[in-house]
Amino acid sequence: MSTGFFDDIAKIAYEGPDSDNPLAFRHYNPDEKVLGRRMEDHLRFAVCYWHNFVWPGNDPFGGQTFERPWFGETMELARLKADVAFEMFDILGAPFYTFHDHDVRPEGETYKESVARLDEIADYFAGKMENGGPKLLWGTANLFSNRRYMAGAATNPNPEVFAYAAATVKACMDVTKRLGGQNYVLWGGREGYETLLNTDMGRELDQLGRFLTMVVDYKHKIGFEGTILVEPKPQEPTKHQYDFDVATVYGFLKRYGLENEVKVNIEQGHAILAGHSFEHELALAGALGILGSIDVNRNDYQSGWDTDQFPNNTPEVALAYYHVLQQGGFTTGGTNFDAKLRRQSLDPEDLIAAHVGGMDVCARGLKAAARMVEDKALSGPLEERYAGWRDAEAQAMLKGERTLEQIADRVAKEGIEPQPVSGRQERLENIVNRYV
Ligand code: XUL
Ligand code: CO
Repeated sequence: MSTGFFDDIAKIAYEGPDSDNPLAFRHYNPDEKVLGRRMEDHLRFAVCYWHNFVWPGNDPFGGQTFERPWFGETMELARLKADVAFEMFDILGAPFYTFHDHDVRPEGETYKESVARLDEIADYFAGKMENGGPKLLWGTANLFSNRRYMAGAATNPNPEVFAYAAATVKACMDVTKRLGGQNYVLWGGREGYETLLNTDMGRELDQLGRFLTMVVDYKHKIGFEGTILVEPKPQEPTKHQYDFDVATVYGFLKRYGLENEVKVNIEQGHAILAGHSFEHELALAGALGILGSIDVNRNDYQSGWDTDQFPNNTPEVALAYYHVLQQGGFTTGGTNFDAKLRRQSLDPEDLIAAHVGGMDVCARGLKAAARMVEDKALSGPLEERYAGWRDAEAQAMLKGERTLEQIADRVAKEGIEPQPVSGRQERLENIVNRYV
């Protein structure tokens, strides 16, 4: 039986680019083939639980703006929340969803009670996931909201907090595995510092390395086949977070020997906060072999804050998917909307419209990216730019078959004088603009 929350909003259908129906897909056509793969299988959309069903609409200057019938701290309301959430996944035709433990059940008085409640809700989810229901893209534990985590979870000066966080992640990994989750995410919102005056960075990094190593060990122990993902973010809530950006996370993984075990979940807004573009983070993760999944929500470019808005800029999204496609597309990862409405967007329909728009922008970006791939619009010129490296002598330098002295001898002997060539940036920008 329907909760009635979405009233008479019907399942969203693909109606093509000319439709003026505000609640229809104009570009997202799940069965349409893009580079030989169904669009749905390329994009692997996921709807997040926390911003949609938990966030009350507060900001630093004001409290709750949303009135939702499931707000409250009982298991009965948690089930109502799940009913509405799965109704929304169905209306959108979303193939996946994502959640934190904290989003889906009220925290118990004790650790044991919290775990029991999570298990109970997971059973409730399992029923809704049967018979073609949505799948779980990833689960994660909220190790940042409760005040016990105010000085960090794995990086807390108090080992009891470390232990509590470890126990919480264990329970959350169990549930993620049970629900067939395709990834498990760790976002270290409090793994960082407010001031170096009270922080031993070396010690905290070692704690974090140990924690992540235990997570990986446990994954293998229980036979969880999903991917472990770390989600980089430079700051907010803390002044500095250890998982600053992709480059920092990679250095961290290398240091603790986890670079073949853990990948990254890259969020557009976090890339912007780190002073990068989304495509920078994607391209680097691709180059390092750690691109896992994306959170496609964007930031406002003026506010300098993690505003978690739905994507609405096709050219930007096209470049992002271009880099995803360059890596061969998603495997266990997908496109998660870790996005929230604006606090004035009060109506149930706003939740639907936001996702419909976001999904359509992504579909349009994907199609543009695929055409660029097919036409070798960027890869052709790129190949040409590096063509000199095909030369045998160039290859010998790269393979470690030449020393600095040998190269110096050759440069002197052959009278090598490199001639600069154009980087052709404007021409390439014009090419991209033909596709988007
Ligand atoms: C916070 C954020 C998180 C992670 C999961 O900025 O992005 O929602 O995606 O904890
Ligand atoms: Co995120």
